Amino acid sequence: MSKNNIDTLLYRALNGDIRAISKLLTIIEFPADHDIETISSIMRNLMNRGGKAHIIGVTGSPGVGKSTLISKLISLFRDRNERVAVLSIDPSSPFTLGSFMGNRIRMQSHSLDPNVFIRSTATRGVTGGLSPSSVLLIEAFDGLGFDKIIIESVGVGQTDVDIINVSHTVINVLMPGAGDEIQAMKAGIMEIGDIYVVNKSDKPEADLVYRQLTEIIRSSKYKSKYGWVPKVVKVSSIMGHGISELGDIIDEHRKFLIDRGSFSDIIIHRRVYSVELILKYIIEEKIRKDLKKDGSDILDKVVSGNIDPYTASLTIYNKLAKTC
Ligand SMILES: Nc1nc2c(ncn2[C@@H]2O[C@H](COP(=O)(O)OP(=O)(O)O)[C@@H](O)[C@H]2O)c(=O)[nH]1
Ligand SMILES: [Mg+2]
Repeated sequence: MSKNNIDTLLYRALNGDIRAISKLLTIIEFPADHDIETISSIMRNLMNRGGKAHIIGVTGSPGVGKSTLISKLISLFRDRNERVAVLSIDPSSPFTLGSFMGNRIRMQSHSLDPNVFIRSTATRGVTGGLSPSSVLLIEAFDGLGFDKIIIESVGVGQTDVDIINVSHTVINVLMPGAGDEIQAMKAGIMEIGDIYVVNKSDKPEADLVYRQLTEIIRSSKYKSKYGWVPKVVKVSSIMGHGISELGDIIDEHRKFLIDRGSFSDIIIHRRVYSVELILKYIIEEKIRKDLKKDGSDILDKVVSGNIDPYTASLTIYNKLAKTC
């Protein structure tokens, strides 16, 4: 893409032109389809302007009501005139009609609002974590001046780890009957969330989950690495109950981070983490593609027991690194 075309596209996108934003995001979503100068010039322009958006990760098992909740949060933020971007990370392909349409239909009421942008993207397989394009899209939304960037993720494996590393505020959504999650928290193997939302509080069993969560957080004296004590809130996304209370807690957490200087620390962390994430992806792709081709003689020797896996790995690494 010529420099002139990039400049025009950026100018239009930065002035809120929805079609230009769409076009820009599509370029960023498939970076390998473009020359590196195009991507780096677009991203440099956007990242120089970024660092202001509040990134909110929303995680939880399928069906707990994340999309419904996010739709309500979008309305809340829009009422304050904030611009909202949503990145929906689906572990399967974003292009399977079911998951894609499911998310879209629930968020449909915002689809005509030019200050709300919803993008659905894939992870690297079911538990493989955020894709390189996801982290680029987050930086792009930030640079384009969105005030809130909400990432919806199904709470599994590496994707959750990635969400924690790129978000300012992590909201963990549970629902009545969340016995397994409660047990995992008690055992200390689930420590994700600045805010716990007990959704579907229109159901009577929600009180039990709320009490159990509150008690676990109280008795464990748990604090996040920034010193925040997680909050629990009961919400009914369908009825709209508890949404404004949740909004207040989200604001309180943001203010807490800003007051301690942690808000910008998290941005620094996010950007460094993004490089590690993409670098890992590139190296893994390289191994996947070239190992069998460039390393077959060495692999044969490992199989026959003539070279150990450690020596073999270092030898192959040195060979691959030369062709990177
Ligand atoms: N009773 C009740 N149902 C809800 C509530 N929020 C969402 N749901 C329903 O739960 C189902 C899953 O919601 P969805 O937002 O798609 O969940 P996600 O998979 O976590 O994104 C849908 O049928 C929703 O209508 C709620 O507050 N109360
Ligand atoms: Mg959903």
